[in-house]
Amino acid sequence: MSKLLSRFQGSLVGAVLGDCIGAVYELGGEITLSEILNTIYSIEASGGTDNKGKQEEILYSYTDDTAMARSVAGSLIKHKGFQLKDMVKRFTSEYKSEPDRGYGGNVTTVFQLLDNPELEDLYEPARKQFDGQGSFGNGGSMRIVPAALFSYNKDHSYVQTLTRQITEITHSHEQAIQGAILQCLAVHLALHADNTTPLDTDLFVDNLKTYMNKLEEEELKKPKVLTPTKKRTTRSSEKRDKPYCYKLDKIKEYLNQEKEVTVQELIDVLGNDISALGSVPAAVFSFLRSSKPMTGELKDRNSFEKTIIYAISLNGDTDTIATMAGAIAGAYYGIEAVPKSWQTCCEGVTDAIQYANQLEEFVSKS
Ligand code: 8NA
Ligand code: MG
Ligand code: MG
Ligand code: MG
Repeated sequence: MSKLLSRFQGSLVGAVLGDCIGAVYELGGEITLSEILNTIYSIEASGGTDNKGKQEEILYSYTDDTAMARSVAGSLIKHKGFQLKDMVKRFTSEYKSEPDRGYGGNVTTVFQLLDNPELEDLYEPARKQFDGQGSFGNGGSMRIVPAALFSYNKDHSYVQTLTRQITEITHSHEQAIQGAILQCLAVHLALHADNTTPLDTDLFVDNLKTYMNKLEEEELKKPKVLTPTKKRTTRSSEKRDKPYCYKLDKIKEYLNQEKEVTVQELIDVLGNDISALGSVPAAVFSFLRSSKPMTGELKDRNSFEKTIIYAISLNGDTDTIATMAGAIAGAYYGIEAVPKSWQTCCEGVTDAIQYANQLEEFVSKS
Protein backbone atom coordinates (compact mmCIF):
# COMPACT_ATOMS: atom_id res chain seq x y z
CA MET A 1 0.00 0.00 0.00
CA SER A 2 1.26 3.49 -0.82
CA LYS A 3 2.05 5.82 2.07
CA LEU A 4 -0.57 8.25 0.88
CA LEU A 5 -3.28 5.57 0.72
CA SER A 6 -2.39 4.47 4.23
CA ARG A 7 -2.89 8.02 5.49
CA PHE A 8 -6.15 8.48 3.57
CA GLN A 9 -7.51 5.23 5.01
CA GLY A 10 -6.19 6.11 8.47
CA SER A 11 -7.97 9.44 8.40
CA LEU A 12 -11.41 8.24 7.31
CA VAL A 13 -11.25 5.10 9.47
CA GLY A 14 -9.95 7.15 12.42
CA ALA A 15 -12.96 9.43 12.06
CA VAL A 16 -15.40 6.50 12.05
CA LEU A 17 -13.80 4.87 15.11
CA GLY A 18 -13.81 8.12 17.08
CA ASP A 19 -17.51 8.54 16.32
CA CYS A 20 -18.50 4.93 17.05
CA ILE A 21 -16.52 4.50 20.26
CA GLY A 22 -17.06 8.09 21.40
CA ALA A 23 -20.83 7.76 20.92
CA VAL A 24 -20.97 5.27 23.80
CA TYR A 25 -20.35 8.21 26.13
CA GLU A 26 -21.79 11.25 24.31
CA LEU A 27 -23.10 13.89 26.71
CA GLY A 28 -23.43 11.20 29.34
CA GLY A 29 -21.90 13.04 32.27
CA GLU A 30 -18.55 12.42 33.87
CA ILE A 31 -16.61 9.39 32.67
CA THR A 32 -13.28 8.13 33.89
CA LEU A 33 -10.32 6.95 31.88
CA SER A 34 -10.73 3.48 33.43
CA GLU A 35 -14.30 3.24 32.14
CA ILE A 36 -13.19 4.10 28.63
CA LEU A 37 -10.35 1.61 28.88
CA ASN A 38 -12.81 -1.12 29.92
CA THR A 39 -14.69 -0.54 26.67
CA ILE A 40 -11.40 -0.67 24.77
CA TYR A 41 -10.36 -3.91 26.54
CA SER A 42 -13.65 -5.55 25.59
CA ILE A 43 -13.16 -4.50 21.97
CA GLU A 44 -9.65 -5.89 22.00
CA ALA A 45 -10.64 -9.10 23.78
CA SER A 46 -13.28 -9.88 21.15
CA GLY A 47 -10.73 -9.09 18.47
CA GLY A 48 -13.71 -8.46 16.27
CA THR A 49 -14.16 -12.17 15.69
CA ASP A 50 -16.07 -14.93 17.42
CA ASN A 51 -14.35 -18.09 18.66
CA LYS A 52 -14.57 -19.65 15.20
CA GLY A 53 -12.68 -16.71 13.74
CA LYS A 54 -15.76 -15.38 11.96
CA GLN A 55 -16.41 -11.68 12.02
CA GLU A 56 -18.59 -10.77 14.96
CA GLU A 57 -21.58 -8.56 14.83
CA ILE A 58 -20.79 -4.86 14.74
CA LEU A 59 -20.69 -3.72 18.35
CA TYR A 60 -20.67 0.03 17.85
CA SER A 61 -22.80 2.04 15.45
CA TYR A 62 -21.86 5.32 13.86
CA THR A 63 -23.90 8.49 14.39
CA ASP A 64 -24.68 11.71 12.50
CA ASP A 65 -20.97 12.60 12.33
CA THR A 66 -20.18 9.66 10.07
CA ALA A 67 -23.56 9.65 8.31
CA MET A 68 -22.86 13.18 7.06
CA ALA A 69 -19.17 12.58 6.29
CA ARG A 70 -20.24 9.70 4.04
CA SER A 71 -22.45 12.11 2.07
CA VAL A 72 -19.57 14.57 1.74
CA ALA A 73 -17.22 11.85 0.50
CA GLY A 74 -19.75 10.33 -1.90
CA SER A 75 -20.64 13.67 -3.45
CA LEU A 76 -17.06 14.92 -3.91
CA ILE A 77 -16.09 11.60 -5.51
CA LYS A 78 -19.12 11.45 -7.80
CA HIS A 79 -18.76 15.02 -9.09
CA LYS A 80 -14.97 15.37 -8.80
CA GLY A 81 -15.68 18.52 -6.84
CA PHE A 82 -18.36 20.45 -5.02
CA GLN A 83 -21.88 20.18 -6.43
CA LEU A 84 -24.35 21.95 -4.16
CA LYS A 85 -27.53 20.25 -5.33
CA ASP A 86 -26.09 16.77 -5.04
CA MET A 87 -24.62 17.34 -1.60
CA VAL A 88 -27.91 18.76 -0.34
CA LYS A 89 -29.74 15.76 -1.79
CA ARG A 90 -27.38 13.35 -0.07
CA PHE A 91 -27.71 15.10 3.33
CA THR A 92 -31.50 15.13 3.15
CA SER A 93 -31.91 11.57 1.80
CA GLU A 94 -29.52 10.25 4.42
CA TYR A 95 -31.46 12.05 7.15
CA LYS A 96 -34.81 10.82 5.83
CA SER A 97 -33.71 7.21 5.60
CA GLU A 98 -32.11 7.15 9.06
CA PRO A 99 -33.33 10.08 11.17
CA ASP A 100 -32.28 8.45 14.43
CA ARG A 101 -28.54 8.74 14.03
CA GLY A 102 -28.34 11.35 16.81
CA TYR A 103 -28.52 14.59 14.87
CA GLY A 104 -28.25 17.94 16.61
CA GLY A 105 -31.44 19.43 18.03
CA ASN A 106 -32.02 22.06 15.34
CA VAL A 107 -30.24 20.94 12.19
CA THR A 108 -33.16 18.64 11.38
CA THR A 109 -35.25 21.75 10.61
CA VAL A 110 -32.74 22.60 7.88
CA PHE A 111 -33.05 19.12 6.38
CA GLN A 112 -36.84 19.40 6.32
CA LEU A 113 -36.72 22.79 4.56
CA LEU A 114 -34.10 21.58 2.11
CA ASP A 115 -36.30 18.68 1.14
CA ASN A 116 -38.42 20.91 -1.07
CA PRO A 117 -37.97 20.85 -4.86
CA GLU A 118 -39.30 24.43 -5.11
CA LEU A 119 -36.59 25.85 -2.91
CA GLU A 120 -34.36 28.15 -4.97
CA ASP A 121 -31.67 29.30 -2.56
CA LEU A 122 -30.31 26.12 -0.99
CA TYR A 123 -28.33 28.11 1.59
CA GLU A 124 -31.40 29.92 2.87
CA PRO A 125 -32.63 27.38 5.45
CA ALA A 126 -29.26 27.40 7.23
CA ARG A 127 -29.13 31.20 7.24
CA LYS A 128 -32.56 31.36 8.85
CA GLN A 129 -31.58 29.18 11.83
CA PHE A 130 -31.67 30.82 15.25
CA ASP A 131 -33.37 34.02 14.13
CA GLY A 132 -30.89 34.60 11.37
CA GLN A 133 -27.76 33.95 13.42
CA GLY A 134 -27.14 30.53 11.97
CA SER A 135 -26.06 27.49 13.96
CA PHE A 136 -22.74 27.63 15.78
CA GLY A 137 -22.85 23.85 16.31
CA ASN A 138 -19.99 21.53 15.41
CA GLY A 139 -22.06 19.74 12.74
CA GLY A 140 -19.97 21.33 9.98
CA SER A 141 -16.64 20.35 11.52
CA MET A 142 -17.59 16.78 12.39
CA ARG A 143 -18.22 15.80 8.74
CA ILE A 144 -15.52 17.77 6.88
CA VAL A 145 -12.68 15.23 6.77
CA PRO A 146 -13.31 13.96 3.19
CA ALA A 147 -12.85 17.54 1.94
CA ALA A 148 -9.33 17.61 3.39
CA LEU A 149 -8.42 14.43 1.50
CA PHE A 150 -10.06 15.66 -1.68
CA SER A 151 -7.98 18.90 -1.42
CA TYR A 152 -4.70 17.05 -0.91
CA ASN A 153 -3.01 18.65 -3.95
CA LYS A 154 -4.50 22.08 -3.31
CA ASP A 155 -3.50 24.97 -1.07
CA HIS A 156 -5.11 26.27 2.10
CA SER A 157 -7.29 28.81 0.30
CA TYR A 158 -8.89 26.02 -1.74
CA VAL A 159 -9.46 24.08 1.50
CA GLN A 160 -11.14 27.09 3.03
CA THR A 161 -13.44 27.79 0.09
CA LEU A 162 -14.53 24.17 -0.21
CA THR A 163 -15.12 23.91 3.53
CA ARG A 164 -17.25 27.05 3.54
CA GLN A 165 -19.36 25.75 0.63
CA ILE A 166 -20.03 22.45 2.41
CA THR A 167 -20.56 23.88 5.88
CA GLU A 168 -22.96 26.66 4.94
CA ILE A 169 -25.54 24.13 3.77
CA THR A 170 -26.43 23.64 7.44
CA HIS A 171 -24.30 26.08 9.45
CA SER A 172 -24.04 29.78 8.57
CA HIS A 173 -22.67 31.12 11.86
CA GLU A 174 -19.11 32.33 11.24
CA GLN A 175 -17.81 30.40 14.26
CA ALA A 176 -19.20 27.15 12.86
CA ILE A 177 -17.58 27.86 9.49
CA GLN A 178 -14.25 28.79 11.02
CA GLY A 179 -14.33 25.67 13.20
CA ALA A 180 -14.88 23.49 10.14
CA ILE A 181 -12.02 25.29 8.39
CA LEU A 182 -9.74 24.73 11.39
CA GLN A 183 -10.60 21.02 11.42
CA CYS A 184 -10.17 20.65 7.66
CA LEU A 185 -6.83 22.48 7.72
CA ALA A 186 -5.65 20.32 10.61
CA VAL A 187 -6.34 17.13 8.65
CA HIS A 188 -4.76 18.63 5.52
CA LEU A 189 -1.66 19.63 7.50
CA ALA A 190 -1.46 16.20 9.14
CA LEU A 191 -1.63 14.47 5.74
CA HIS A 192 1.32 16.54 4.51
CA ALA A 193 3.44 16.50 7.68
CA ASP A 194 6.56 14.32 7.74
CA ASN A 195 5.59 11.35 9.92
CA THR A 196 9.01 9.71 9.91
CA THR A 197 10.32 12.11 12.57
CA PRO A 198 8.58 13.21 15.80
CA LEU A 199 5.84 15.73 15.13
CA ASP A 200 6.81 19.37 15.62
CA THR A 201 3.71 20.37 17.57
CA ASP A 202 4.69 24.05 17.82
CA LEU A 203 5.06 24.31 14.07
CA PHE A 204 1.71 22.53 13.59
CA VAL A 205 -0.06 25.05 15.84
CA ASP A 206 1.80 28.01 14.29
CA ASN A 207 0.66 26.97 10.82
CA LEU A 208 -2.96 26.69 11.93
CA LYS A 209 -2.72 30.02 13.71
CA THR A 210 -1.47 31.81 10.61
CA TYR A 211 -4.63 30.82 8.73
CA MET A 212 -7.03 31.34 11.63
CA ASN A 213 -5.54 34.73 12.45
CA LYS A 214 -6.28 35.93 8.93
CA LEU A 215 -9.86 34.66 9.12
CA GLU A 216 -10.50 36.18 12.52
CA GLU A 217 -8.91 39.51 11.51
CA GLU A 218 -11.15 39.67 8.43
CA GLU A 219 -14.18 38.94 10.58
CA LEU A 220 -13.28 41.77 12.96
CA LYS A 221 -13.14 44.21 10.05
CA LYS A 222 -16.68 43.41 8.96
CA PRO A 223 -19.36 45.87 10.08
CA LYS A 224 -21.26 44.54 13.06
CA VAL A 225 -24.67 43.24 12.03
CA LEU A 226 -27.83 44.38 13.77
CA THR A 227 -28.40 41.09 15.54
CA PRO A 228 -25.05 40.55 17.21
CA THR A 229 -23.86 36.96 16.92
CA LYS A 230 -23.97 35.59 20.38
CA LYS A 231 -22.64 32.36 21.67
CA ARG A 232 -24.24 30.80 24.69
CA THR A 233 -21.24 30.39 26.89
CA THR A 234 -19.76 31.35 30.18
CA ARG A 235 -16.23 30.62 28.99
CA SER A 236 -14.15 33.77 29.15
CA SER A 237 -11.83 32.33 26.50
CA GLU A 238 -14.68 32.66 24.00
CA LYS A 239 -15.49 36.29 24.65
CA ARG A 240 -12.24 37.46 23.05
CA ASP A 241 -11.92 39.14 19.68
CA LYS A 242 -10.06 36.21 18.18
CA PRO A 243 -11.17 33.18 20.18
CA TYR A 244 -9.73 30.51 17.86
CA CYS A 245 -6.31 32.18 17.95
CA TYR A 246 -6.54 32.52 21.71
CA LYS A 247 -7.28 28.81 22.04
CA LEU A 248 -4.43 27.89 19.68
CA ASP A 249 -2.06 29.91 21.89
CA LYS A 250 -3.35 28.06 24.94
CA ILE A 251 -2.85 24.73 23.17
CA LYS A 252 0.78 25.61 22.57
CA GLU A 253 1.19 26.69 26.17
CA TYR A 254 -0.29 23.43 27.49
CA LEU A 255 1.94 21.36 25.23
CA ASN A 256 5.08 23.10 26.44
CA GLN A 257 4.41 23.50 30.15
CA GLU A 258 6.04 21.05 32.50
CA LYS A 259 2.95 20.31 34.57
CA GLU A 260 0.25 18.22 32.85
CA VAL A 261 -2.82 20.33 32.12
CA THR A 262 -5.91 19.04 33.93
CA VAL A 263 -9.02 17.85 32.12
CA GLN A 264 -10.98 20.48 34.01
CA GLU A 265 -8.77 23.30 32.72
CA LEU A 266 -9.08 21.97 29.18
CA ILE A 267 -12.86 21.92 29.49
CA ASP A 268 -12.90 25.42 31.00
CA VAL A 269 -10.65 26.95 28.34
CA LEU A 270 -10.89 24.87 25.17
CA GLY A 271 -14.37 23.43 25.79
CA ASN A 272 -15.97 20.04 25.17
CA ASP A 273 -19.46 20.95 24.01
CA ILE A 274 -21.55 20.80 20.84
CA SER A 275 -20.39 24.20 19.53
CA ALA A 276 -17.60 24.35 16.94
CA LEU A 277 -15.58 26.80 19.00
CA GLY A 278 -16.10 24.62 22.06
CA SER A 279 -14.92 21.37 20.44
CA VAL A 280 -12.56 21.68 17.46
CA PRO A 281 -9.68 23.10 19.55
CA ALA A 282 -10.12 20.20 22.00
CA ALA A 283 -9.84 17.74 19.12
CA VAL A 284 -6.68 19.40 17.80
CA PHE A 285 -5.21 19.35 21.30
CA SER A 286 -6.04 15.65 21.78
CA PHE A 287 -4.08 14.79 18.64
CA LEU A 288 -1.09 16.96 19.54
CA ARG A 289 -0.91 15.92 23.19
CA SER A 290 -1.05 12.25 22.19
CA SER A 291 1.96 12.63 19.90
CA LYS A 292 4.09 13.09 23.03
CA PRO A 293 4.87 10.55 25.75
CA MET A 294 2.27 10.02 28.45
CA THR A 295 2.44 8.47 31.88
CA GLY A 296 -0.21 6.30 33.53
CA GLU A 297 -2.72 4.06 31.88
CA LEU A 298 -2.11 5.30 28.33
CA LYS A 299 1.68 5.04 28.54
CA ASP A 300 2.07 1.96 26.35
CA ARG A 301 -0.54 2.71 23.71
CA ASN A 302 0.40 4.02 20.29
CA SER A 303 -0.33 7.65 19.52
CA PHE A 304 -3.40 6.91 17.42
CA GLU A 305 -4.98 4.90 20.24
CA LYS A 306 -4.01 7.57 22.75
CA THR A 307 -5.65 10.26 20.63
CA ILE A 308 -9.04 8.52 20.56
CA ILE A 309 -9.02 7.54 24.24
CA TYR A 310 -7.75 10.95 25.36
CA ALA A 311 -10.36 12.78 23.27
CA ILE A 312 -13.16 10.72 24.82
CA SER A 313 -11.75 11.32 28.30
CA LEU A 314 -12.52 15.04 27.89
CA ASN A 315 -16.21 14.14 28.32
CA GLY A 316 -18.99 16.23 26.79
CA ASP A 317 -19.51 15.79 23.05
CA THR A 318 -17.30 12.71 23.03
CA ASP A 319 -18.24 11.24 19.65
CA THR A 320 -17.65 14.49 17.82
CA ILE A 321 -14.41 15.45 19.56
CA ALA A 322 -13.10 11.90 19.06
CA THR A 323 -14.17 11.73 15.40
CA MET A 324 -12.33 14.99 14.66
CA ALA A 325 -9.24 14.01 16.66
CA GLY A 326 -9.25 10.53 15.11
CA ALA A 327 -9.39 12.01 11.60
CA ILE A 328 -6.30 14.15 12.26
CA ALA A 329 -4.41 11.31 13.97
CA GLY A 330 -5.24 8.79 11.26
CA ALA A 331 -4.07 11.24 8.60
CA TYR A 332 -0.74 11.55 10.36
CA TYR A 333 -0.04 7.97 11.51
CA GLY A 334 -1.75 6.00 8.72
CA ILE A 335 -3.94 2.89 8.83
CA GLU A 336 -1.15 0.69 10.23
CA ALA A 337 -1.53 2.50 13.56
CA VAL A 338 -5.24 1.67 13.79
CA PRO A 339 -5.86 -1.57 15.73
CA LYS A 340 -7.59 -4.23 13.64
CA SER A 341 -9.86 -5.23 16.51
CA TRP A 342 -11.16 -1.66 16.76
CA GLN A 343 -11.87 -1.63 13.03
CA THR A 344 -13.85 -4.85 13.01
CA CYS A 345 -16.07 -3.76 15.91
CA CYS A 346 -17.27 -0.52 14.36
CA GLU A 347 -19.92 0.11 11.74
CA GLY A 348 -18.90 1.87 8.53
CA VAL A 349 -15.20 1.00 8.45
CA THR A 350 -15.36 -0.99 5.19
CA ASP A 351 -17.09 1.92 3.46
CA ALA A 352 -14.59 4.40 4.90
CA ILE A 353 -11.77 2.36 3.35
CA GLN A 354 -13.54 2.38 0.01
CA TYR A 355 -14.04 6.14 0.11
CA ALA A 356 -10.37 6.57 1.03
CA ASN A 357 -9.32 4.40 -1.92
CA GLN A 358 -11.46 6.40 -4.32
CA LEU A 359 -10.25 9.75 -2.99
CA GLU A 360 -6.63 8.60 -3.18
CA GLU A 361 -7.14 7.47 -6.76
CA PHE A 362 -8.65 10.85 -7.59
CA VAL A 363 -5.83 12.94 -6.10
CA SER A 364 -3.13 10.67 -7.54
CA LYS A 365 -4.50 11.23 -11.04
CA SER A 366 -5.12 14.95 -10.72
P1 8NA B 1 -27.42 22.00 15.42
O1 8NA B 1 -27.19 22.97 14.33
O2 8NA B 1 -28.80 21.62 15.74
O3 8NA B 1 -26.69 22.57 16.72
C1 8NA B 1 -26.67 21.82 17.90
C2 8NA B 1 -27.24 22.63 19.07
O4 8NA B 1 -26.41 23.75 19.34
C3 8NA B 1 -28.61 23.21 18.86
O5 8NA B 1 -29.62 22.26 19.07
C4 8NA B 1 -28.63 24.34 19.87
O6 8NA B 1 -28.92 23.85 21.15
C5 8NA B 1 -27.19 24.83 19.85
N1 8NA B 1 -27.03 26.01 18.98
C6 8NA B 1 -26.40 26.04 17.77
N2 8NA B 1 -26.40 27.30 17.27
C7 8NA B 1 -27.04 28.08 18.16
C8 8NA B 1 -27.34 29.47 18.21
N3 8NA B 1 -27.00 30.31 17.22
N4 8NA B 1 -27.99 29.93 19.30
C9 8NA B 1 -28.34 29.10 20.30
N5 8NA B 1 -28.08 27.76 20.31
C10 8NA B 1 -27.43 27.25 19.25
O7 8NA B 1 -26.67 20.64 15.09
P2 8NA B 1 -25.17 20.28 14.74
O8 8NA B 1 -25.16 19.48 13.54
O9 8NA B 1 -24.27 21.45 14.83
O10 8NA B 1 -24.89 19.37 16.00
C11 8NA B 1 -23.81 18.58 16.07
C12 8NA B 1 -23.85 17.82 17.36
O11 8NA B 1 -25.14 17.23 17.48
C13 8NA B 1 -22.88 16.70 17.40
O12 8NA B 1 -22.42 16.51 18.68
C14 8NA B 1 -23.69 15.51 17.03
O13 8NA B 1 -23.10 14.32 17.45
C15 8NA B 1 -25.09 15.83 17.53
N6 8NA B 1 -25.60 15.48 18.83
C16 8NA B 1 -26.06 16.45 19.66
C17 8NA B 1 -26.66 16.15 20.86
C18 8NA B 1 -27.22 17.25 21.74
O14 8NA B 1 -27.67 17.01 22.82
N7 8NA B 1 -27.23 18.49 21.28
C19 8NA B 1 -26.79 14.84 21.26
C20 8NA B 1 -26.36 13.87 20.39
C21 8NA B 1 -25.80 14.22 19.19
MG1 MG C 1 -22.88 12.21 16.66
MG1 MG D 1 -23.98 33.90 9.71
MG1 MG E 1 -21.57 14.61 18.97
